Amino acid sequence: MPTTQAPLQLLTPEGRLIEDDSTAEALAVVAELSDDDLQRMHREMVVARRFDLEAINLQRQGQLALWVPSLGQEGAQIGSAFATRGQDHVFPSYREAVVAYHHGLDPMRLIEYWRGMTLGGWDPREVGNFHLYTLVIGAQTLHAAGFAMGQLFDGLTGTGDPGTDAATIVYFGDGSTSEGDTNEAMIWAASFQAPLVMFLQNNHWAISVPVTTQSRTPLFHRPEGFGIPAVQIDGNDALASYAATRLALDAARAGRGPRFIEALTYRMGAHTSSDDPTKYRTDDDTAPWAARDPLTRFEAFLRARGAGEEFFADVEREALDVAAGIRRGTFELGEPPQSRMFDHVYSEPHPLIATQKQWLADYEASFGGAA
Ligand SMILES: Cc1ncc(C[n+]2csc(CCOP(=O)(O)OP(=O)(O)O)c2C)c(N)n1
Ligand SMILES: [Mg+2]
Repeated sequence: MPTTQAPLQLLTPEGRLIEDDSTAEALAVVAELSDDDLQRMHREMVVARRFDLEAINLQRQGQLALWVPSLGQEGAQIGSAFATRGQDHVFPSYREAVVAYHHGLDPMRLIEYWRGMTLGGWDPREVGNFHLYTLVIGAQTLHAAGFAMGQLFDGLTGTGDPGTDAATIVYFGDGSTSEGDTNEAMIWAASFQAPLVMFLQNNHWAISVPVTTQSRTPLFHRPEGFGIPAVQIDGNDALASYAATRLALDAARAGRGPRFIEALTYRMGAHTSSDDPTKYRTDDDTAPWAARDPLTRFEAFLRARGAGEEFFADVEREALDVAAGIRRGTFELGEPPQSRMFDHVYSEPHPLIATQKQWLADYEASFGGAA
């Protein structure tokens, strides 16, 4: 049995740095971050949390078909996102709005996606190699394993040049670890020693199924059975997330094979805007996690380092601006193009698709035009 040790934590919930033997290697990596970097981490977390909230409101007002909140998971996401380099590739699931924002994806692309304006989303090459959202649970782990194998076969990694050696990072959830795809991805990555970092956000829920039902062992024990070194971290600690991901990516890029990180975090909101979490959990379940909020602790940490009111006020202003921008932008989008969903099913006209398209048009017409 692998040894059970406490998850890596660098910041206490009060924002104090933990400096001891267990954190020395990670803190050495964090020490390379400038004050500017640290402040940018905070800024991006705050802005992303604000537009996440705005998107939920827009969904409630009928402007979006669905929204997937990242509330509570900002620390895990921002730390890991900051650890990547320009040459790396990022494969998200569908809850990575904070990672997306860090890589330069305009939040409007996510708004368009969840409004049904687009069937794909964006060109990963234009947004820091941030690939498309994947709703099929676990599928992106195989896409990423294959991509990392490609990086290896193309000689894009493991050359010893940290400036160009590339790796791939893939995000997935605790529920995803029960999928065959995720387990197969571990086999492929381990067999080929592909430069893949598997970043698990254990937010304790797969919709209404608690993680305790999904696994009898801590999830980070599983990859060790596949021959993949793994660590468990406090996922609400952005610095721990940064350090663990930096070390894992460095190892992957240096040709030392795949790595696995289990970030212990908590989904504070609903699974999606279609879910009602009061049906399966209580305030007593969420309260301890509210006290471990990733933003509160990072703010306390920055204040102790000397960040002043002006900085925090500026961040708040930017967050409100971005939120107002997506609200305005959403109202300008118009109606989702309903017939487009039929356009790319086959490359040529198909009678079944034509029938379905006509059926939808007749159905819409039965409402008698604009309601
Ligand atoms: C292959 C597949 N099976 C089932 C679903 C329905 N589904 C959507 S989200 C979800 C739970 C996923 O939980 P987890 O992997 O922990 O990610 P989280 O939503 O918590 O971020 C399920 C079962 C799906 N999208 N794809
Ligand atoms: Mg989950």
